[in-house]
This record gives sequence, C-alpha cells and structure tokens, in this order.
Amino acid sequence: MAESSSAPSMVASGTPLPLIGKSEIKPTWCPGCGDYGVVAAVEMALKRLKIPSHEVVFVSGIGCSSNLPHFLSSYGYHGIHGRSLPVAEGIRWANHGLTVIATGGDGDGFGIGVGHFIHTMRRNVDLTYVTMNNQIYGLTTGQASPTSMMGQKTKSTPDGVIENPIDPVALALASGATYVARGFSGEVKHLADLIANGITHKGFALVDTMSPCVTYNKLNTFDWFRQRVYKLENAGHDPTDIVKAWPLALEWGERIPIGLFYRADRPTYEQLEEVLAQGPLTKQSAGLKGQGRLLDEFL
Ligand SMILES: Cc1ncc(C[n+]2csc(CCOP(=O)(O)OP(=O)(O)O)c2C)c(N)n1
Ligand code: SF4
Ligand SMILES: [Mg+2]
Repeated sequence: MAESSSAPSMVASGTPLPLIGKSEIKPTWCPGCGDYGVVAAVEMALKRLKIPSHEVVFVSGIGCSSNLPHFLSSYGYHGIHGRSLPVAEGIRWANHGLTVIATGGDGDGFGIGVGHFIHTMRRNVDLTYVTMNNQIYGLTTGQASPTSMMGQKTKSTPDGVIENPIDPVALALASGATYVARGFSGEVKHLADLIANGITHKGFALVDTMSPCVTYNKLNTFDWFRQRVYKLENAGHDPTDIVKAWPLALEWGERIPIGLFYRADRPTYEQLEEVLAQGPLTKQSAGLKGQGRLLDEFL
C-alpha cells in the first residue's frame, strides 16, 4: 500500500483531502448483481483507511466486474481482457507511493489472465487483487468460466462442464501469495474487513470474492452460498499456518470457508528491487546513474 497512507490525509492548510466515494457514473450492473456488494465493501474499506482518493488507482480488465473502476471517485484504468495485473504491477513500479487495487472477474483473472496471476503472486508485488468470482462469463452472456463447477450447464457447455475448476485460493497458496482470503458479496462488512486488511498488508493480497451473477448463473446463487459459507475466524483457524490453510483451501461443497486462509511476512518485490528500494521512481531524480562505469565497460 502507499507509504504515505498511514499519514493523516491533510493538505498544509489543515483541510482534509477528499476520500474515496461514489463517482458520478452509476453502475450498469443487473439489479441484484453480487458486484454491488463488492463496490460497497471496497468503498467502506478505503474510507476506513482514510487513504485520499488521489492516492488510489483501480486497474481492471474486461467483464461486467471489470467496470468497477468507473464507479468510484479515484484514479482508474480499465484495460484489456486478462491484463489488469501487469498494468497494476507497472503502476506500482512507476510509483509505489500509490495504493493499487486490481479488480476483475474469474474469466479475466483465472482464464486469460492466469499466467499473470501466478507470476504477480510469486513476485509478492505489494498490491491488492479483489476478484469478483461469479463462476461464469457474465458480460458475454453466460459461458462457462475456469471456476464453473463440474457438470454445470451453461451456454457453452449445454451437456455440463467436463473440466476441473480452478481453485483460486489453493492456486494463490501454491504460488506464494502472502495474503490469501475469500469473501462473499452477501457479507459486505466481512468483505470490507478482508479488503482493508489486504490493503494494509505488505505484499500481494488476494481477496477472491464469491459474487453471484443473478442473470446467468442459476446454480451458485446468493441462497446457495448462504447455506454453505462459514467464517474461518469463527472456526479458530490460525492464518499464519500454511499447513492448516491447505485443507481449508480445498474445502468446497456442503461447507465453504470464507475469511483469511493465510498471511505471511515476506519481502516485497518493491523492497528487493535495488532501484525501487530507494523510493518511488517519481520521487527519484531522472537520468542514468553510474554511466561512467558503463562506458568504461563498453569502450
Ligand atoms: C482477448 C479477448 N478475448 C475475449 C474477449 C471477450 N470477453 C469479454 S469479457 C469476457 C469474460 C468475462 O468474464 P469474467 O471475467 O468472469 O467477468 P464477468 O463478466 O463475469 O464479471 C470475455 C471472454 C475479450 N474482450 N478479449
Ligand atoms: S450479467 Fe451477471 S455479472 Fe453481469 S451485471 Fe448482470 S448479474 Fe452481474
Ligand atoms: Mg465471471
């Protein structure tokens, strides 16, 4: 997160800087879409952390969920399908004084973007990734996604899905993410806590959010989740223990855990990279350092 975000959000005159709020653009999501709960939770988390609006950048790919940056009063970059994470990484490398939040859907992040997902986690880039996982391609009107359950009938799988779904939580544990959580958009305050803690965490934070598509996924509905979800913190889970996190990450069916699976302290990419370790590039003087040494080597 932004190095400056723990400081009071004030200008010299003592006037508070504007915090994040709703933008003038109203969501175009279907009434009842799970993503309304996610945008509410994101706004709640950032207001609580008092990070000024101009120090936050949302980055998304393509999909219904990827429209999220439009609906909040901060900076946003609505890019191309599956590429939210490389853009978010680039923003962090250019100016890691900013709080960077990547958002998007299960198709965007775990289908076309899955390679970026893995590499960003193993680098432990200090950003937060809030996915809106509805287990379907919503924007393109209801095809199976990489997280659709086996057997599910969709527009692209009329006889049922025959591919094993990706488990984003397990994949994150295996790839070296240092904050791994699952939320549910029907539990907005709980989700806001997970997002706020993900933002303050130093390192890559995944908050995979079960966010039902009420129009095209008639299987994984709000009711379906309400009958199954339980909170890890109420079950006494110790999130610093990766061995205990594994069976919980694999639990999916009659009971579905939400909450924090795993958290670890590991140096971030920004701390380990020699130049970035000296502070945000935007605060460093431009120009080549040590050019004399380089020329000596080549001449
Ligand atoms: C390169 C590329 N391939 C395919 C598409 C078509 N496309 C747009 S959104 C999307 C999937 C969206 O699903 P998801 O990311 O789960 O978002 P949701 O709409 O469910 O929120 C696809 C396949 C595209 N825009 N660009
Ligand atoms: S199609 Fe589904 S994911 Fe897209 S806005 Fe409608 S309910 Fe939400
Ligand atoms: Mg989706």
